[in-house]
Amino acid sequence: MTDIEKYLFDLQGYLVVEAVLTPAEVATANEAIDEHAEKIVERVGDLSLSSDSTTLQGETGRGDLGGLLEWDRPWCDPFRAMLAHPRITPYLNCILGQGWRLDHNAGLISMRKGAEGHILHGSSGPGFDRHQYYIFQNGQMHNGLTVVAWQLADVNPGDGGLALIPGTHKGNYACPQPIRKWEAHQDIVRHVTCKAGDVVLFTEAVTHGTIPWTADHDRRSVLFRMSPGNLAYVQGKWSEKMLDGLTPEQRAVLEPPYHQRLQRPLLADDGSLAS
Ligand SMILES: O=C(O)CCC(=O)C(=O)O
Repeated sequence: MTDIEKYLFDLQGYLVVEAVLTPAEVATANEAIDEHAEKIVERVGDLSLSSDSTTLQGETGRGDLGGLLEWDRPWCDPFRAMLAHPRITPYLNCILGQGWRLDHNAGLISMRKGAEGHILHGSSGPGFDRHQYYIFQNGQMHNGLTVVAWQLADVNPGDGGLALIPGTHKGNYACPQPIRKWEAHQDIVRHVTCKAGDVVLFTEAVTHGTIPWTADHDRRSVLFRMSPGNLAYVQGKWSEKMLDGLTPEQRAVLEPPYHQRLQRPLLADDGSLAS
């Protein structure tokens, strides 16, 4: 992670890493999703994410699809390759520290034209959330739950999708409800634009959410939530199917939380197992 990237992540709580996947890799991942598209669940009714916001409403809900790492081969392969990816590993080694782990199974967010937004949320202020936090101490950052969002479709200005309030991972006051609802001070909320193949990294401590999707093409963003090696947000137990056929590097990312001192497998910055 370069000094500029560290500066931007510390300042804003997020970073866009460009062109991590090739167009062919994006196409393969999209093909795997197309194969499972009938399992996408649109969050309508009680599952709606827009609360009573007047500006985040939509004609339908966000589409969710989980369990990508457990799919039959070859469909799981593009997502398994994202686990210990050599372009992203050095970022996570810096943001979370070596020994970082997959906290939640990977999930797709898909939004079609008219899909509603998601009320802004995040752990910043006023209390300390010991699972989702941003601390800077002893010359380095320390992060709790962190999102690695792999983009499988372009997100252009005005399309909708991920939005956040840069800097709020260091905020002290709770985000006021009208701002959370994207009804007031929209000028401080940044819509994160990116291209298919990019990866957006953000801390769950930054106030973030989703703007309704207006583009003709579908949004496709695959979210991996990672924690430092000592920490768990969800009570995770991976299925046999999920563990089957992983490389040692991928398997290292699926370790449960425990101290690095206890022979925890670590990844070097190139994504290989550190000796
Ligand atoms: O639309 C996004 O990428 C944000 C999703 C999100 O914040 C969530 O699912 O909790």
